[in-house]
Amino acid sequence: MDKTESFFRDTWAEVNLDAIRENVMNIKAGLPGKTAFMAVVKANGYGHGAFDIATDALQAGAEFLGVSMLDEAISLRRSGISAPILVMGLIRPRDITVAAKWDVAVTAFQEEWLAEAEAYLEKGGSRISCHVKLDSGMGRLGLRTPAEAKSFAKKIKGSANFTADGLYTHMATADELDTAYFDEQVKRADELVGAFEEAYGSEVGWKHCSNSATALRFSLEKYNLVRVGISMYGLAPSPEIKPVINQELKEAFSLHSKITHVKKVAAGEGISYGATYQTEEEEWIATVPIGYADGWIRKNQHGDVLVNGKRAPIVGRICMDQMMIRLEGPVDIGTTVTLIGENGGAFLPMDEVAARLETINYEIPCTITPRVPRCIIRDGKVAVVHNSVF
Ligand code: PMH
Repeated sequence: MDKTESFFRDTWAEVNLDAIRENVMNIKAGLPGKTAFMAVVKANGYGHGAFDIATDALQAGAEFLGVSMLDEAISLRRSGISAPILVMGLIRPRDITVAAKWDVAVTAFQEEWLAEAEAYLEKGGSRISCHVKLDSGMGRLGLRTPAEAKSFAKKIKGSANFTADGLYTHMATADELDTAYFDEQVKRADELVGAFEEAYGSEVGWKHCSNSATALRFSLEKYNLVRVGISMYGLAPSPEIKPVINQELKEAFSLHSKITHVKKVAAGEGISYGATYQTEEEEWIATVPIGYADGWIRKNQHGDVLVNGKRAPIVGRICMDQMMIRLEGPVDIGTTVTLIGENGGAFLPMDEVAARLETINYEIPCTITPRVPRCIIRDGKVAVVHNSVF
């Protein structure tokens, strides 16, 4: 790839926007009729790059963007994005004027919050678009009982500034095969929606409860918007439901480096800190310039990478900026090493790294640090490179 002068290290991530567009279109095609699509781009687009993901997801048909905090919404607005944005976390009441200024929809459900936020606004001045959160079983944010829902509905109805444009909840177990808890959440959500709308006096425009797992598995009639994160990035919400989701997903994120040093090491030599790895025979050992400061944490030590389409084990402890791998034979300096993604016809999936680290695939791109430049691929070519180091 042509890296020009955007960065000067031999380690980079590629974010394939063509895959993002394809995933958005395919997921949308599988949704019932008029369901709208919110592209969840919080946490810098799950580590992929929020602005680029948002741009292409919107182009591919997404109507909304979801972030977790106001700062993320402002960043998108400053980059020129005008699509509706919902902050799914709670903002501080005093920051409501900032949300108004940047035309960002907020999440609300606490009466004290509403009263406090309203005090910062000129009566009848700014109109604040609000999506009311219902806690149907996630236990994180939201109104928990029909009585609470009714009471909040009346408060917001009487507000001079706030309008309930949305009602939403979040599912805790949609990525599990057993649907008992999920079914209970849907039941509670339906009740909460009913109670809210009854007291509000009218239907709320947007009702949403589906994350990727829900959107891919269930069709919930009352709800007309889905909030899709992980599957837009081309990843299955869990290994458990991977076999049952009937949806082709294309991984957008890949991680690569290049060999900087290759040597033949005699038998019985130690490799890396602690000399925990000892060569058993004469071995070819290569050095790769990625380490735990890049988010390539030490627990990856017993994993593989791909070199020339073949697997190569990581040997010895992972250092801050470098690690060593064992090769079957010598290769050229500058040979590409793929830690996640495709290399020479072979593929090392994100899910393998997640399993190795005993975590979920969501966590992997989020924790590859900004020190690793992101090369954004659009129409098969590098469109832009984000390097936060300089
Ligand atoms: N809606 C809300 C409120 C969320 O918090 C998330 C993801 C999504 C939608 C998208 O879910 P998906 O990526 O499974 O499609 N939130 C989180 C979280 O808080 N931790 O991991 C994922």
